[in-house]
Amino acid sequence: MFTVIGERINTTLKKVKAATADRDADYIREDVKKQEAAGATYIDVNAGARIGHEEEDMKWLLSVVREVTDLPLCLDSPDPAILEMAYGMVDRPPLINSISLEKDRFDPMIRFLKGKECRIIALCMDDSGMPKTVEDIFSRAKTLVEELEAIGVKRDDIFIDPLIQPMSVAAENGTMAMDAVEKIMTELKGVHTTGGLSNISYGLPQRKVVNRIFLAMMMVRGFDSAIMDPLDKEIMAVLTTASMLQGHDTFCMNYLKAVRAGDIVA
Ligand code: THG
Repeated sequence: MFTVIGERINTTLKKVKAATADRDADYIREDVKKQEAAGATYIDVNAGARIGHEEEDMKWLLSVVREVTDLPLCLDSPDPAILEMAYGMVDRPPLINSISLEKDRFDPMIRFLKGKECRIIALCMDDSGMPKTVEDIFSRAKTLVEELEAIGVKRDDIFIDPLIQPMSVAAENGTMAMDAVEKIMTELKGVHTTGGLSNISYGLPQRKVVNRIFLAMMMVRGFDSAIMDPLDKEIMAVLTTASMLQGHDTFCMNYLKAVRAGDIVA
């Protein structure tokens, strides 16, 4: 089963930023309900965009989100202290976004994660910066998996983020992500891979077209989760259809159900 992490409760989005500043709970509630109905597995919550307000914004967003959905949450912050606070506010085991090999994130996160009931996104980032090659990505992924397993985290609870970088920056960025996903999924069997899908189209026009096609190409290589917009019906149609074509949909049941519901149309 593909894991859809609904990305829309993020204060970098203008409407969410305004709703958060105004404490407009209705806007947030409606958006979460729509993401759930559209098939999100987790609801990502990121309060990072209002500088100096992350803690209070995260608390408020979590209090609003958890009252309208039973879906588990993906707690999204680079700050271990925010993640620890957020972990204390959720009712069911969350997906924590994220740990990385950067020293000021790795050490506190490992200490915190030990013995906790949760899943974790592990970013292939270290103090030398963004990965430049497939080998960079894979060696960081391997270290992260080893370190997490050493504190008792199961592979099924680890989501490796290879760090998807824009095509507008370098022509290799698409193949680098795809090759890395394939290597991680074959050589670190049992882990998941995820990432911010729309990073690939940053700086390009008609981004949704690029995101949709990239999703299908990544899935072929084993990508089994994405941080994405579940309200984009077309990308959800791509997801259902690509899963079916990979043989992950017994008797094409999910595909046929989506067609009957009017969610997949030519
Ligand atoms: N990896 C991990 N976590 C992540 C990311 C990642 N969390 C944040 C981000 N990247 C994924 N989340 C979003 C949320 C919303 C949007 C993109 C990624 C989005 N952006 C519009 C855009 O870029 O055009 C902004 C439009 C607006 O400003 O309103 O919709 O990579 N682990």
